[in-house]
Amino acid sequence: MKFLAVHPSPLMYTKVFLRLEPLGLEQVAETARRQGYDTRLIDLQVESHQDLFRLMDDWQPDIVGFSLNYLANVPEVIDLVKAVKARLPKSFVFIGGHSASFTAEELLEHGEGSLDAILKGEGESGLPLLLQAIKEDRENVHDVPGVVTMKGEGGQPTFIPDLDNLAPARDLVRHRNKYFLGTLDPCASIEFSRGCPWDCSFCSAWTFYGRSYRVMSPDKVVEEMEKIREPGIFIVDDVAFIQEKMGFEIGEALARKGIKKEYYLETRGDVLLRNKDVFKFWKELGMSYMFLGIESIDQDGLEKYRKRIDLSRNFEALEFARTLGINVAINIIADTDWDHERFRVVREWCKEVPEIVNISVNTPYPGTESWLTESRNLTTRDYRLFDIQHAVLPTRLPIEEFYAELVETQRVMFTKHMGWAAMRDVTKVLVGNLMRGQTNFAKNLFKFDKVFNPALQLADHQMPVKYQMKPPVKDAKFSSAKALSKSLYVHEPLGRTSRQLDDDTEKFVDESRGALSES
Ligand code: B12
Ligand SMILES: C[S@@+](CC[C@H](N)C(=O)[O-])C[C@H]1O[C@@H](n2cnc3c(N)ncnc32)[C@H](O)[C@@H]1O
Ligand code: SF4
Repeated sequence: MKFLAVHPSPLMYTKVFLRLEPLGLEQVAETARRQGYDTRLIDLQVESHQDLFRLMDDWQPDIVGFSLNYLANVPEVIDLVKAVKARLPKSFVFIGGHSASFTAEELLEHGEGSLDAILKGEGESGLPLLLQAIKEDRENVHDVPGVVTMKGEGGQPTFIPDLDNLAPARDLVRHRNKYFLGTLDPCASIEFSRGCPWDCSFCSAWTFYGRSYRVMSPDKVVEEMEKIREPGIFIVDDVAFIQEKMGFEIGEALARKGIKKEYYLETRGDVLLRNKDVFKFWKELGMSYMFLGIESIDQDGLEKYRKRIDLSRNFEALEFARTLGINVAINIIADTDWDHERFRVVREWCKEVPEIVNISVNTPYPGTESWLTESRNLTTRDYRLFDIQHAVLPTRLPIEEFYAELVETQRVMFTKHMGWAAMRDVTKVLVGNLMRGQTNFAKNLFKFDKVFNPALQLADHQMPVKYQMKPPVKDAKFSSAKALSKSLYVHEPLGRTSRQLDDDTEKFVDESRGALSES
């Protein structure tokens, strides 16, 4: 039997700053291959819809699985599902991934009979059972845990027992040299851990995995890293090195093998401050970029997003990050309530700090707590605008002024880093990349104005809407925090035992959450 795995097209941000391999889909593809399926993968970030249709016609897969991590990709994926089913009516067409797991029923409705199933949760655990059910009893695939069809659903998805048994099918991706992250060109991705034990109200990373946290062994990381040819590595973990010991063990294992790469990772300010030595060690190993979700430059904002960190600690983390001598990127969330003055203050602050500053727009989406608690009404239910670059809540400023301010702030940041002074620093890297035939970073440097443009952002709101999102259900029972968070989880929260953290680290997380954990 033939299994085709499909990743949708890139979104705005990916068109300029980075484009990365579809790691989750590669893991799913490898799971199918291990089950004996003839497996292929197509990534529409770097290939076209025509390429997909050609592959459908020439190769005629029996099963087609789409990856749907990003809500903004919903309309594209639904249209592709319909096109695939029309071409190959006997094929089994299904969707998995982060956003699909939070919106399963409405996706099936949009699919209008073309979509056979949604597989919720992590794909490696549910897929083998789903594949077996497709083969043996296609009418009753909805009995499989994590599967939802028009006929019913098989209950909560299960966890994969051991991350060390996983492997991404990196070889199935046909254009590996197209993946890059800034100057890390080309760049591969790797996972050291899965899940997040915090619970920020705007984020769905924790609700997807039931607040669990699992890690890979250092040996497994070394094994994976030895297979990667790219010099640049993006570590996809939500919060890198929550536990210092793990960071040291992995780092030491890589050092023993003489593996030298350039790394990008993301972490929290309080984790950085708690585990300074491990980040210093990783700087020696080759960490050259770090992302910190600062979120707000005032205390009110941090509380609103329930980031569970003080403003002063965040600033202290920035001070420390600066001493590491690496590139630090941070993100600030712009609320739609911001006025001209607020944008001006943030712009001034951004100009003063040496960090690369990204600005996102506060966006409640399915799977986040803010989806259920945000009191303002959504101004749109067009999935495509839920990409944290558009305003989906009422803006205090007229919306065209809001976008003008937003893009101006982003431009100030971009110019600061890509201005001529900064260009001098990157020129060496650029020349090196070009000599190796890697042009992704160079080509994308000049795309900013084409992609980030207030008139285009505004015009996006006028696009005809084919698929409407289901509105949030605001039930009185969600006034209890416990009921609220329970209603959000994709994977069942299994409490303390589901987190591979030592007691001190679990305590550190709990203290930062201001309460003893109930889940
Ligand atoms: C790495 C990452 C990225 C990478 C993506 C690289 C890539 N090409 O995939 C980069 C940095 C580019 C990125 C960008 C963005 N990201 Co991002 N990202 C993540 C992050 C931290 C980890 C994802 C990951 O790789 N995990 C590891 C792999 C192994 O897991 P996975 O991909 O989830 O796949 C598993 C399951 O989802 C499932 N699965 C996935 N596909 C399929 C397919 C089938 C058939 C099946 C059965 C199962 C299945 O099985 C997989 C294996 O277990 C998540 C947070 C999270 N923890 O999920 C946010 C997250 C997915 N990102 C988010 C956002 C908002 C964005 C941006 C829109 C932000 C922006 N500034 O514009 C952009 C848009 C990117 C785009 N499409 O163009 C949100 C998604 C919000 C939403 N609901 O739409 C998340 C959830 C973070 C958050 N704040 O909550 N991101
Ligand atoms: C993957 S997230 C988290 C990074 C890291 N785990 C942390 O805690 O610092 C990357 C960033 O995207 C932004 N973001 C995520 N969800 C968002 C949302 N719903 N609305 C606006 N911005 C969001 C936040 O600034 C967040 O820090
Ligand atoms: S710490 Fe980061 S990954 Fe975890 S819930 Fe908060 S924003 Fe999401």
